[in-house]
Amino acid sequence: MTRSFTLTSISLFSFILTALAQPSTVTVGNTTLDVRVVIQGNNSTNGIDIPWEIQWGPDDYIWMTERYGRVSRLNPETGVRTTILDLTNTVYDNSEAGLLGLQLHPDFENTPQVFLAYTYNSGGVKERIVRYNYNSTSGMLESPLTLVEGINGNTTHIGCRLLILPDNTLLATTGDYQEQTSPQNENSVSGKILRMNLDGSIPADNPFGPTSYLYSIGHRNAQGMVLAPNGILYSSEHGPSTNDEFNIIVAGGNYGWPNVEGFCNTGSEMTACNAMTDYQDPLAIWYSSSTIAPSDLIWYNHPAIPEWQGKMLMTVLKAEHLKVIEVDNVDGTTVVDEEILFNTAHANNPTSSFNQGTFDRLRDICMAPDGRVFLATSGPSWGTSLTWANSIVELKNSSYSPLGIDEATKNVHTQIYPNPTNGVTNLVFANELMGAGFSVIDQLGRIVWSGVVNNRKMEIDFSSLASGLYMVQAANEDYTTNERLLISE
Ligand SMILES: [Ca+2]
Ligand SMILES: [Ca+2]
Ligand SMILES: [Ca+2]
Repeated sequence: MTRSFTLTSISLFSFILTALAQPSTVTVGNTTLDVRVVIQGNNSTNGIDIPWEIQWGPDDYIWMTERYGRVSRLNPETGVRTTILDLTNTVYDNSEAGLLGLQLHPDFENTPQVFLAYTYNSGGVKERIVRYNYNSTSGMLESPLTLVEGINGNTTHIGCRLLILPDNTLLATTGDYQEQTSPQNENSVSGKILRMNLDGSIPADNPFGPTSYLYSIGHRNAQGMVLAPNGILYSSEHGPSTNDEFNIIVAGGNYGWPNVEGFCNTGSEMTACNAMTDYQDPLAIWYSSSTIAPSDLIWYNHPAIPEWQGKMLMTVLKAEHLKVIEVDNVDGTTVVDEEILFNTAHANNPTSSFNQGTFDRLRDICMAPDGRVFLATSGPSWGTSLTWANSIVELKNSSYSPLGIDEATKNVHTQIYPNPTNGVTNLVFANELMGAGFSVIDQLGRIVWSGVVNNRKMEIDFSSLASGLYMVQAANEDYTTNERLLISE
């Protein structure tokens, strides 16, 4: 069921100026997560300033942009940050504008490319998407190749989240740059999601034709995108003063802005969306009478935090929480549950409480292959003296062991045959685990395979796995399975 909320009265929120103590643990369902500050600071030598994108790299470092123009590799264990590119003299840094999205090449070990989006000044504010090569000897990003530039910018409403799809095309969200005629104008690249090849050329199968970067239109300012294991591309989008949106992005879709806000549900909106080609309604909105400012999205697919497994996590700036979003496991087109974490006041009254979150403003998120989650907290914008401003924070279930059994849930047996194996293998799961996420985990705790238990008996070809011992794990809130899988030579 898609949820929407209605306010009967508009409440004024009040700033909480008292700095809240930083907790050492937080609770998620039956799981206790240890909280550790990896790095914190306000643009001092060792600190950071408005971390905008954090992404886990195959080198086990966090790759990070800061909005004022610095790209870094952050050692998540020691908190040591190393600058790999300084764009502070190039980037136009003002309000929401600056250095924004970052995306690593999906085959980074063989193709060490890093994609960046930033605003710059050239007869007005513009936006550029550029590709760099990471030189592991010098430890720097080098040889920039501009993919797209001259995208109209502004101090606000400029995207720009980046995501590479499995077909090696790059998506980039662009905002309406405060020019509301742009999102419905197919000759403008603003208020869109753009799709390009990794050299900046236009894919021949782009939905608006082989000379158009447009992938979807009618966007106001989307800043979250994730491709889920079900193959669906989900996106979060900032609404004006109401109607933040949660959308499924389809090629050629029209998301309505500025003629439609949130659901297409008023007389003039229905006239507008009927006239649009391939109008797409959101799955959910937050809310019909206020906004929360949704940002980054990830899919959590690890048994370390079973309450989150197989769900999306979305960072929220203004309403200061982490939102857990569960979609149906049939076709993934409805939100079946959502939960507000780390802000009790907002959870109790979702349209009136701000500046009361455990971690203040949450802008970005990434997860490690061992199931740890890292949050990037933003600097102050609403109110002052935010305890967590400009931090990278680790959340870790220290009681989770990749080879252990979670005592809080009931363990059920999964049949695996043949075992040892090195090819097509049968997994027969217990009924209780239907719909749960499952993973195959190596001895270092890294996920090497993941999926959803959508049949009790699943046939999986493990011939790509290296020989050795693995664990097959699946879990929901009540049941878990942990079985040894031996891949033979
Ligand atoms: Ca991220
Ligand atoms: Ca919309
Ligand atoms: Ca509406």
